[in-house]
Amino acid sequence: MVKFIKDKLRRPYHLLRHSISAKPTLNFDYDTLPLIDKDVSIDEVLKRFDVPTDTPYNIKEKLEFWRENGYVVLENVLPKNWLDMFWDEVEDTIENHDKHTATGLVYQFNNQKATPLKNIPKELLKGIGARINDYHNTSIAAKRIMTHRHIVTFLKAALAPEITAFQSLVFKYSSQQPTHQDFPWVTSSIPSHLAAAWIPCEDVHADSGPLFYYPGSHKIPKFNFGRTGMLYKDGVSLFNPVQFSEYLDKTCKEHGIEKKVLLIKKGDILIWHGGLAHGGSVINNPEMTRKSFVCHYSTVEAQPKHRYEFEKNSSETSYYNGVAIYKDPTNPTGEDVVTGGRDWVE
Ligand SMILES: O=C(O)CCC(=O)C(=O)O
Ligand SMILES: [Fe+2]
Repeated sequence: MVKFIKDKLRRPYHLLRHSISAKPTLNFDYDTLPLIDKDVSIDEVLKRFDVPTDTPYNIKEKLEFWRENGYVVLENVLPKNWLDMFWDEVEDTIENHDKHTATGLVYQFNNQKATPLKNIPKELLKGIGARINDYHNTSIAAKRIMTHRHIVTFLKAALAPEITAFQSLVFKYSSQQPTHQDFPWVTSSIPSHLAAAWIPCEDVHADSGPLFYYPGSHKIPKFNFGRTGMLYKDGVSLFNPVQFSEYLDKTCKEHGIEKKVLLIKKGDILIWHGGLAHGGSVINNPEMTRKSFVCHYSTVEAQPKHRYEFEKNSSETSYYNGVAIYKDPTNPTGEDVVTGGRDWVE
């Protein structure tokens, strides 16, 4: 009985405390910010590494745009045949899901509880609401795409010269995810050390539920989740992702920021700042796929090992174009089982 009353009162008690307590610091620690987010010149940022001479975009212009807007689009930077071969592997993995220990999430099936692909019905994996987690641990092609040199050049400038590709998601259809920023969820020891790449495996159609985003929203005041500050912890935070999403839509509107929709083509990519507000639009035409590979990056300083490694201080690591990729300690036999990308030449 006492426990029942305690449980009932816990949330109102914390909400009341939240409303009367002083606001915690709701910002990234300035000292640990990536250099580009500090008050330094772009030349200073670029001093730390050599920009390859065959880089097909103007890195200075892109970095200036990034500072202001929290994203960049790099056009025609990835080989289209790589993306086609990669997607064939994804389809083959789904077709032969009974052989795969990589995990997936399917809306209204296992929701937030990652489940091995072999335990998810194939029809669900093929449908709207499905995603494959960390496919880069399974596939060499995925590793090679997410660390393509033209992506790496930009990330070295936007984060730091030593980077890791540490999380990824494959979507066949729009996630239809409400507005969010990634840093409250995709956390490393330094929350500001986060960027993501959105890599389409086909040209994006307006009715397929394109990614949407709010330019410049990486600079708006951060949401307070209550008890956990600007980071989110399921079961501990006082406010939930729906309230977060409403806050972001409202605050962007108040700042005069208009929502943009991403209609890029196969070979192009979007790279976004960990603080950019974004989401997946609603699918207008359920026949339309929106094949994409979403990759999250951090610095080796902030994420020195696999995020599921809790016992050791390090992880088995492979390097692709100098980017650290950690082997998944929870699925060691699933590493690199799809090998097609091994022989790729550009
Ligand atoms: O591709 C999408 O619809 C959203 C993906 C996303 O927001 C993420 O993975 O962080
Ligand atoms: Fe996201």
